[in-house]
Amino acid sequence: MSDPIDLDECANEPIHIPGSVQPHGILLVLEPGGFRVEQVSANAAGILGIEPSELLGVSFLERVDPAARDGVAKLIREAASTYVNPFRVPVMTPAGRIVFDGIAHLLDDSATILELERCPAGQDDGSPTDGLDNYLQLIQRSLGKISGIRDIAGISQLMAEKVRGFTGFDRVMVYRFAPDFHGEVIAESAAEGMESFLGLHYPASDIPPQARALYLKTQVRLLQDVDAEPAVMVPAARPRTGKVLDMSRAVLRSMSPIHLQYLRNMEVGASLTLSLVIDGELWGLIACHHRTPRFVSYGIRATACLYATVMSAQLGVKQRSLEDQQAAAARRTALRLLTGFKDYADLEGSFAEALPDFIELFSADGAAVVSDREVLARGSVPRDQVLVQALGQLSSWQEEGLFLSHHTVQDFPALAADLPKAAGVVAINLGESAWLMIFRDEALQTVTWAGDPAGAKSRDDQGRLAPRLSFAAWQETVRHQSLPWGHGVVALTTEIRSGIVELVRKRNLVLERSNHELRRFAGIMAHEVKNQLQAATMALALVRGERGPQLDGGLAQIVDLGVDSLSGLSKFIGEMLDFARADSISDAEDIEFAELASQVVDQLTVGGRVEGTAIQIETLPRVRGLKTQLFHLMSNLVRNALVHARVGAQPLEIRIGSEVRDQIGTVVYVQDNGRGIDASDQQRIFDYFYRSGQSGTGGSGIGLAFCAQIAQRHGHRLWVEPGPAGGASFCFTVTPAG
Ligand code: BLA
Repeated sequence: MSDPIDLDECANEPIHIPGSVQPHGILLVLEPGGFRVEQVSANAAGILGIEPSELLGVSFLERVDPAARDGVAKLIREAASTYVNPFRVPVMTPAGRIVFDGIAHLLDDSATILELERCPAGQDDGSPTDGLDNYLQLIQRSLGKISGIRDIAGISQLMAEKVRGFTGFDRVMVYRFAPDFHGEVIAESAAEGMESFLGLHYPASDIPPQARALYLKTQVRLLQDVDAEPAVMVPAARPRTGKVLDMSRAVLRSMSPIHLQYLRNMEVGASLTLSLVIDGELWGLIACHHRTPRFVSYGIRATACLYATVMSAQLGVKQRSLEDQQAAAARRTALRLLTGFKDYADLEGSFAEALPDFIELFSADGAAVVSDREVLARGSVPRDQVLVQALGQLSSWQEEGLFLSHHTVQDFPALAADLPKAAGVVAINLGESAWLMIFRDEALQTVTWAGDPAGAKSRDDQGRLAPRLSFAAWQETVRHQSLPWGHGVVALTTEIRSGIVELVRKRNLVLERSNHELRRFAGIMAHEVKNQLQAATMALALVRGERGPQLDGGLAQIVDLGVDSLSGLSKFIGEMLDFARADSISDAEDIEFAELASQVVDQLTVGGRVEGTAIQIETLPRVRGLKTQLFHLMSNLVRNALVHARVGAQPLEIRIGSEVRDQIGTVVYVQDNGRGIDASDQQRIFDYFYRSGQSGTGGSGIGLAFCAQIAQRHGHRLWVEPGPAGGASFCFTVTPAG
C-alpha cells in the first residue's frame, strides 16, 4: 500500500514521559561511592511513607534492614559487572519492614540506578511457588519439542502458547516485522473471550524507529497498568548535569502517552513485550496483553526474556535452514536447466527455446529474451515496444546483472505500461545488452489491517498525533502488484545469474577460438589462391605483351577483361589476407559514405552489372571505418541485390540510404523491391557457405558472412529486414565520423 501515515512525525514522538516512572515501583539514583540518593521518584512517599526530601542527600543504606545492609551494598556495586538482578532489599519504613525486588544498573561513572519493585496489592503476579527452576525446565521442554516443528509459524505458535502459560497474560501474540517494518500477527494464544488479532497487519508507524532501536537494547518491557498515573522524579533534573534522567534501561520507565492511548483503544490494561532478535536485527516481538492491570515479577520477566532469546536463536536456525534448502533446490534446478543448453555460442537462442521452462519454474505468466537486436517472447508479456524501452533502463542494473520487483508500477514504470501484464518482473542479464525477463501478471490481493491504517494520522483536539480508535479488521485491496517473488525465487535468480556468467565466459572462449581458426583458414586459402592467381595473371600479361599487335580487337578486349578481373580478384584476395591478419581497426579513417557508395555503383556499372536496374543513392553520413572493407561490404550488398533480388522481368530498383533509429543509432541500408528474404532464412543467410534454397542463382555462400564479419569488426551489426517496397532491406550500423 502507499504510505498513508506520516512516519516522520511518529519518529519524533518521545519514547516516554520524560523523567517519570510507572508508580508500582520506586526509582532511585545513587551516587556510587556512598549510595547517597541524588534523585528519587515522588511515589516513595506513598509506598514507603517517607518523603523524598528525607531520602535525598542521605545514603540509601541507612533505610535498609541493618542485617542485610552489607549484602545489599555489595550487590548494588556488582550490578555493573555481573548479573545479580533481582536481589532482595528489605527496607525499614515507618509502617514496618517491606521486602522489595531490587534491580540495579550502572547509569554512568557517576550514578547507579536502583529500582524497587513489589507486587501491587491485590494483583496476582503469577510468581512461581517453587522458584524459577520450573521455568527453566519449561524452556528445556519447549526446546525439545522444537526439532519436530518444520516451519516458522509452528515455532511461533509454540512460543505464544508457552509464554502465555508462564506469564498468565490473556493474549500472547508473535508479531513479525516485514522488511518495511509493517508487521503481522503470525501466531496467537488467547484466553476465552479475547478478541483475536491473528493474521492482522499493522502499519510501521505503530512501532516507530526510535522505539524499535530501543527494543534491540532492552529485550523485555512490562507496562503494569495503562491507566496508572506516572510518578515524577524529585528533583526533576539530575543535579550533576541539569539534564533529564536517561531511563532507557530502567524497568520502571513510563511509556509514551501515544502508545498508552493506543493500548486503551485496544482495550488492553497491561502489556508485556519481548524482543525477538535474529542476527542483530529486530525480527519481531512477543506481545502480551491483559485486559486488566497485571504485574509479573522481575524473575518471571527475566525467564521470559531468556526464553525469547533462546527461541530467537532457534527461529534464526530454522529460517537459515529453510533458506539453505531453497537455495540448494534453486541451484539444482538452475544447473539442470543451463546444462541442458546445447549451443552456448547462441545463448540468446538457447534461452529463447527454454522460455516455457522459465515460465513454469518461476510460476510466472510470461517470459522474453530482449536485446537491441530482437525480442523473443512467450506467454503474457508487454508489447515489444514496451520491452525495448525497458531495455534502456535495465542497463543501469547491468553491474548486478539482476533486477526483481513485484511492483513495477513503482519500481520500473517503463515496464508497467501494459498492466495487468508485467506487474512483476525478474530480469537477468545475459551478457552485453541482452536480458532474460520473466513476468507475472497483476494479482489483486487483500491485506487485512487492524483498523484503517490511515486512521493513525488522526489528531486529538489539541492537534497532537493520536492513535487510531478502531482496530476492527479493515480490508485493503492491493492493486498493480504481482504475487511477491519470495525467497526461493531470489535464490533461483542468483543461481541462474551465476550460471549465465559462466556460460558467457565459455561462449566468449569458443567464439574467440573459432574466430582465430577462421582467420587462420582464410589466411592459408588466400595465400594459396594468390600464388595461383599470380601465375594466371602473368600468363595473360605475356599473351598481351608478346602478341599484342597481332590480336584482333575482340580478342584483345577479352584478354584485357581477363587481366582486369584477375587483378581485381588479386586485390580482393590481398585484402582478405589483410583482413585475416588485421586485429584492430587502428587504420580507421573518416569516409564520405555517399562518395563510397557512388564508387561502388560506378564500378558495377563499368562491369555491366547494373543494366535494367535503377540505383538511387540518398543522403548518407560521414562515417569512421576501414575504407577498403566498407567498400567491400557495400559492393557485396549491392551485388547481392543485383543477383538475388530480381523477379522475372520486373524492373529492379535499389535504394541506398541511411536513417537514425532509437536505441540503435545510425543505420545504412541497401533496399530493393525484389523477392525479399524468407523469414526462416533471415538469420542463416549470414552463415558461411549457406545458400538459400530459393535463389538458384549460385554464389559462393561467403559474401554475406564476410560482410557480417566486416560489420562486426567495426563493432557493428548487419541484418536483413523486410524493405518498404516489399523486397529486402539489408541494414548495418555505422559510427558517424567525429
Ligand atoms: C510502541 N507500539 C509500541 C510497542 C508495540 C506497539 C508492541 C512496543 C511496546 C512495548 O514494548 O511495550 C504496537 N502493539 C503494537 C502492535 C500490536 C501490539 C502493532 O500489541 C499488535 C498486536 N503508535 C501509534 C502511532 C504512533 C505510535 C500513530 O499508533 C506515533 C505517532 C508510537 N508506539 C509508538 C511509540 C512507542 C510505541 C512512541 C514507544 C512506546 C515506548 O516504549 O515508550
